[in-house]
Formats: sequence, structure tokens, C-alpha cells
Amino acid sequence: MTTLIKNGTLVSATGRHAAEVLVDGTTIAAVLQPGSTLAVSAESGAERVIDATGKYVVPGGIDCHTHMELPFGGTFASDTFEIGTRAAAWGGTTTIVDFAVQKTGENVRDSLEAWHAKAEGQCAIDYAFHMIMGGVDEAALKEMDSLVAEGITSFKLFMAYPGVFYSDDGQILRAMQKAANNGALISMHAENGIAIDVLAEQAAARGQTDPVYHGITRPSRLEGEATNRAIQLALVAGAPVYFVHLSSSEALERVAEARNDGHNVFAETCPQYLYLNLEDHLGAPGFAGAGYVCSPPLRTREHTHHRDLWKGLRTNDLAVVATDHCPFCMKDQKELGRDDFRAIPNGIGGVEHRMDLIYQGVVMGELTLERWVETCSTTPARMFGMYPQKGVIAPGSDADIVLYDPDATTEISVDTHHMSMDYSAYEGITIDGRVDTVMSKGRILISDDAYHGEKGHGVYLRRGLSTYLQ
Ligand code: DUC
Ligand code: ZN
Ligand code: ZN
Repeated sequence: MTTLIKNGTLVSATGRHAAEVLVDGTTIAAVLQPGSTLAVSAESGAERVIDATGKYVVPGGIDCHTHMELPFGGTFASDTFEIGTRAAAWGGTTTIVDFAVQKTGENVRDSLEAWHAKAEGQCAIDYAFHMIMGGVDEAALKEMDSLVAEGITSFKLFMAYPGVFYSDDGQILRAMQKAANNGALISMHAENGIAIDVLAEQAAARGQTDPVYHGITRPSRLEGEATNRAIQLALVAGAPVYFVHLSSSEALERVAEARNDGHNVFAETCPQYLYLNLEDHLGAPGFAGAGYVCSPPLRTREHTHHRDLWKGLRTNDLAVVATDHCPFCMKDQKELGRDDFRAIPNGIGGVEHRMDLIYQGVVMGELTLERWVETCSTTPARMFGMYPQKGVIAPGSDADIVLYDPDATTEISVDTHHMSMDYSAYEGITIDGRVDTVMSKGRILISDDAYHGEKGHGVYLRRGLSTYLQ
């Protein structure tokens, strides 16, 4: 089927202009100048014409940090691949990169197969995998080469969660040396988990068991320290490093220093660190704060008031916005930690709201429209080896396209979201903009406030090496 999208403003990472987009089957055939002979003939030949008057036409969002069905703390993240990718589509995200998980002591290959089995045939949008390595041993290091060949070109290591996902400095160095050799990108969860466990145990022994102590026992200084340590290890190994879910000014400063020195050091942040804070959300009365327990934790009000993370997004010290989508319900899941914050499953769901929440940054004057597209789509595609198949509206690219309406509004609420969560971390926030139409590989998934997709439309993407490195 051919589709012409006309009368819209095409926004890319580098500019905006009036343009018509011709889609043929699953890919973009042409970007045409309105009124040109080619555009006129494309319209007469098109089987479907979409009028995008007043809308921004942008590449589909790419959320490169999700955890569908993640096993955590004796339960599982509540979104299946089916539900989570459908919710993503509702929010204008047309590709996710989820984290396949090797827990400490498990085999990497078996863990990956298990992840493929969860996702295959279930997804509404295309999906790819990073690999979490919960144990860097000889077998895992060997598997890294074969995984790169299979399109898993990035590996997440944890400096947190001793005994579950944790890697020590020697293991990190070895994985980075391997990455320096095979072109993979090491993604780092940078928090000093050994020190955090001591603080958490001491707090619990004092009877400080409320959700807010999850944040108090994970001070931002320990994110800054781990970030610096990982940078130094990466420099010794000669490998690039990418920090996931960067949450604090201290960590951002370490990244900025390394980047100013010309190093291949990159970072993402997440909407929760831009919008939510420790006192108002994690410290909410009663047990409500449990809904905001994630790691790294929400930072203090002072942190969010400084707006350092928005600034980092402007300067490119933060190159990407992802969600770390890891939803749990209050009932039966967050409640596991009613008597002890250490037992609250860590995570916030937000895959549906990323494009809207970051677009609100445009409305607030924090980012340009182009930077919105770049941080939410184009850079994730380049960073993780999916560009130009994804992340750009250009001939030959997948026809993953969002029409965004700046004149409509979106009110975020548990009553209207599509994630499998019995609360919303962003309840009541209103966005001055709205996802209007979502197309994935030429197929309309969302239009007229209705879902037209189906599970299995999304397929596994074999990623290439990052094309973002300096
Ligand atoms: N942080 C979370 O909040 N959840 C899952 C894993 C992680 O690192
Ligand atoms: Zn993490
Ligand atoms: Zn994560």
C-alpha cells in the first residue's frame, strides 16, 4: 500500500520544514517538496492520503531501555511484551530495546533464548535486545563475540545489586577490554552497590523501613563515584561507555568532564529524573512512595530545581532519553516491601509517556523540537546500531512515523494509560501536545484515539555496531 502524508511539518534532528512523505509498503519512498510535480503525482497515485495539517511529522520514538517481564525481587515487571509494546505504540514509540537478563550464575546463551521466547510473536512494534551480564566469566566473555554477530551489540553491567547482577571492577574491566576489541558498547548501571547495601542494612536496623529510605540510602555521591570509576576503567580498556538512567548532577559532571576531554563517554536520562523527586514522590505519605522506588532513586527537590539534567540534554552530555520502563503494581508487587523498603521491587513504568513528557520540555523552553526528536529517536538509533533503518524519515528507512499534535493535550492518568499498572507515577500531569497518529512500517497502529495494531507485527531487530562513537 502507498500512503502520502501531506500538509505537515517534518521535524528531524537537524531542522524542520514543510514536506510530504511518501510511504510504499513498509518503507519511506520519498520526502517531497509540497506542490512539486513529484508531490502532485505522488498524491494522485497514492492509495491513502493522510492530512497532517497543524501536526509535526516525526520519526517514531525509540525507547532503548525497557524491562518487560523483568524478574525482580521475587516478582516480575507487570508488562508483558504484548502489553508493554502496545502501550509504547500509544505513546508514539515504535521501537524498544529491551534488556535480556543473565542473572549471576546463569548461562548467557540460555538467558537470551528465554528472552527471545518471551518476545517472539508478541510485540506490536519492532524490538531489539541488549544483554544484561550478571556475571562476567570466561564463558560470558566468549559469548560476547557471538552475540555481537547476532545483533546484540550492547551489554549492560551493574555496579549495583551485589549477588544478583553485580560485577566487580575486574569483571567490568574484562568486559570493556572485550568491547574494545569487538566494537560492542558497554552500558553501565553506575551506583556503588556494596556501599549502598551497607547503608540500607544500617537504616533497616534503625527501623527506617519506609520507601523514602530507598532513596536516602542511595546517595547521589555514590552514583558520581561509580560513574567516575567506570569512566576510568573504560579509558584503561580503550572502550566507549554509555551510562544508563543517569539521575544526578554529580554523575552528569563526571560525564561532562570526560566528554570535554574528548572521550567516548555517553549517557541517557529518564523522565522520572526530570519530573519527580525524593521528597514529594518517594517521600509521599504512607506507603505511596513505593510507587516511586526505582534505582537509581529519585533525587532531591533541589536536584530537580537546578534543572541540570535538562541542561545536560541541551549540551549533549545527556544524549538520549529512555524510560527504564519497569512497571510493578502496588497491589501484590510494591506491597512486598510494606515492612521493609529493601523488598520493594525497583522500577517505574513509563514507556507510554516518554515522547509526551519530553515534548513538554519543548513547551517549557528546555529543548528545541529538533532536540526532542534527536534525544528520543535519532540518537538512540545511532547509538545502538539501528540507523538509518530507524530514527529518521528518509528514503529507504522503515516507515515508522508519528504525527504529533501541538494543539491538543494529554492528561496522564491510571484511568487512561495502557500499561499494566494500578497507578501512574505521572498521575495528573498535563502535556500541551498529543500523539495523534502512529505508523509502524507503513501500518497505522494508532489513529482517532484507537489502536489498530496486533501482536506479532513487531519483529526482532538485529542491530549493528554503534555509529555514534567519535
Ligand atoms: N533499576 C530499576 O529501577 N529497575 C530495574 C533495574 C534497575 O536498574
Ligand atoms: Zn539499571
Ligand atoms: Zn533498567
